[in-house]
Amino acid sequence: MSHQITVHHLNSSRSERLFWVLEELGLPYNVKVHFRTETNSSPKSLLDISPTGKSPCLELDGEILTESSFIVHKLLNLPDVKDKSNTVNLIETEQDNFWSHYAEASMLNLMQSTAIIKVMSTTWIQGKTDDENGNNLNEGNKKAVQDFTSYLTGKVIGSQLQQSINFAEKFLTKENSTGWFSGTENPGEGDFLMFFAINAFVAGKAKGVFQIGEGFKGWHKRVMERPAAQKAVKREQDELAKAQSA
Ligand SMILES: N[C@@H](CCC(=O)N[C@@H](CS)C(=O)NCC(=O)O)C(=O)O
Repeated sequence: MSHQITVHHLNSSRSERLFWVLEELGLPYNVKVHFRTETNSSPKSLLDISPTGKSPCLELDGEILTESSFIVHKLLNLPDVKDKSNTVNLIETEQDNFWSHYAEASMLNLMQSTAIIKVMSTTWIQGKTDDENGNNLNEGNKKAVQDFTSYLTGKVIGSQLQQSINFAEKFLTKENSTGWFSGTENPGEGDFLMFFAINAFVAGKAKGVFQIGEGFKGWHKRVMERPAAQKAVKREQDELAKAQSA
């Protein structure tokens, strides 16, 4: 059975995961790119489609789906992807379940808070928000906002994120590790969900910000050696470029 699939992708966002899982499953898909507003939020075009107002949002055979882990779970359980069971772990293991929760609840929550604080601090200092105080900050207050932002994102949230990274690293480097969060010989739901964060730490915007060990580096290398992951990264880049020039 062929499916009608459209990924609603917000630039620089966790919808990146869907490209990888769709390529692994060999499911053809369309992409609609939505560009973030000045305050890093979803634009109207995405708010009009996504009931949660967030990305990722996936249209699957006319149904609108949100929440990354729900979407990935649903895709892995489509009856016609069973022939991928030699290369992808389709049956969710306990580890998959744990790491797909962990990705959102113990990593992405901290990454997102950091991003929100940084963007809001900058836009507020520049007087670009509706808040009238933004325009009125004197140089001393601007510096205070900047210092508090660094304290929050570095010492407070940054150190919590480092702890979350260390915990996941430990799992990947333990003695009987298979090298995948699924705990099997193939990547599964937990791996697809962890992709956005680890890709950001190893190769993306957060590269060099945190201490990353051999666990994450090896995992990322294994992922990027997979033709499906390479296709996913290229497709995302091509779609962004196409949308930018449209
Ligand atoms: N737990 C949700 C989080 C969704 C989420 O917060 N997505 C961000 C992008 S990474 C977003 O849509 N941000 C725009 C906004 O909040 O306006 C999921 O995994 O789908």
